Amino acid sequence: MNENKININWYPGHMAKTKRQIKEIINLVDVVVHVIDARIPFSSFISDIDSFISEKPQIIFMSKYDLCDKCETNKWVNYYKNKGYKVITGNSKIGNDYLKIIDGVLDIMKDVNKKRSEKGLLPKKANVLVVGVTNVGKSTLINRLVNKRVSEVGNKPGVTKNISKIKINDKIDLIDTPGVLWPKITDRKVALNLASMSIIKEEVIQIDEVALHILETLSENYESVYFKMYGNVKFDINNIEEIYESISKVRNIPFYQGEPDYNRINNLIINDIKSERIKNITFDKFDEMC
Ligand SMILES: Nc1nc2c(ncn2[C@@H]2O[C@H](COP(=O)(O)OP(=O)(O)OP(=O)(O)O)[C@@H](O)[C@H]2O)c(=O)[nH]1
Ligand SMILES: [Mg+2]
Repeated sequence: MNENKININWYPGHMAKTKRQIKEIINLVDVVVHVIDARIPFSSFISDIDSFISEKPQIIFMSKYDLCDKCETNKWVNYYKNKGYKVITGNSKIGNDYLKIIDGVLDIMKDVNKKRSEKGLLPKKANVLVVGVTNVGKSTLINRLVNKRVSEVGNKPGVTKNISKIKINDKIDLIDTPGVLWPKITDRKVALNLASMSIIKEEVIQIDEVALHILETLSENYESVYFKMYGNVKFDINNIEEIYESISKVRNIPFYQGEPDYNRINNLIINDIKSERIKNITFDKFDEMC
């Protein structure tokens, strides 16, 4: 087997259940908002999404745009736009970027309602479904869209199935169904990129591999960040000890039994990204992957 190939068959039970639930309600959906992480616009994209959302219009929302390397991520924005998707970037935590999604949905609905009026039907409210892999920011976005009124508003039973809807505004409802999906991973780099952004966990891929992947990627693409955070020893897979010694010094991590505290340092590296200490990075390199 090619060493770059990997076959992670994770949470198959959950995954099948979510897909089934989505298939059951998809006829009611007008627009799917597919949330991906702007730092890994390829790795966090659910590649087989079309197989369970049928032909529904899809908005790709690149969340965490505030954390990405915009120059690199914008290449992916163009890539998806050229494929015909509506692409929106933003920060779901602060600011008003979520309003661009509302505009995008209304824009799509113009066409839907135009067709309806041609058939003599009244305009309809949009039913929006938000989906994405874990930790990409779905809940944060949903809370903004519904103005943090999720619990206040309560659940409103759907029309045909027992699904609940939450009002976004007079023209848009959010379909409240578990939108967590797991990407199909067949490529080792994709798995490592997902793990680097804390999307897949330690049970699936070991933390020392993830930490080394982060170091290597930063050293190759964001050298000044790498030097600042981890010291002046360039990344070299054959020289891990010296690198970890340097990190111990720069980050003030005491040695453990005469050696760098590998475990603590690995966690520190992963946490540097998770805690947003390291920003302006995009791990999916457009030229390498397309
Ligand atoms: N900087 C930044 N952080 C974000 C953004 N969106 C979400 N986050 C953070 O990302 C983390 C995960 O966000 P959630 O909204 O819980 O993600 P989720 O997709 O609902 O995750 P699951 O429920 O596990 O599937 C949280 O710490 C959020 O504060 C964003 O646009 N920018
Ligand atoms: Mg969530």
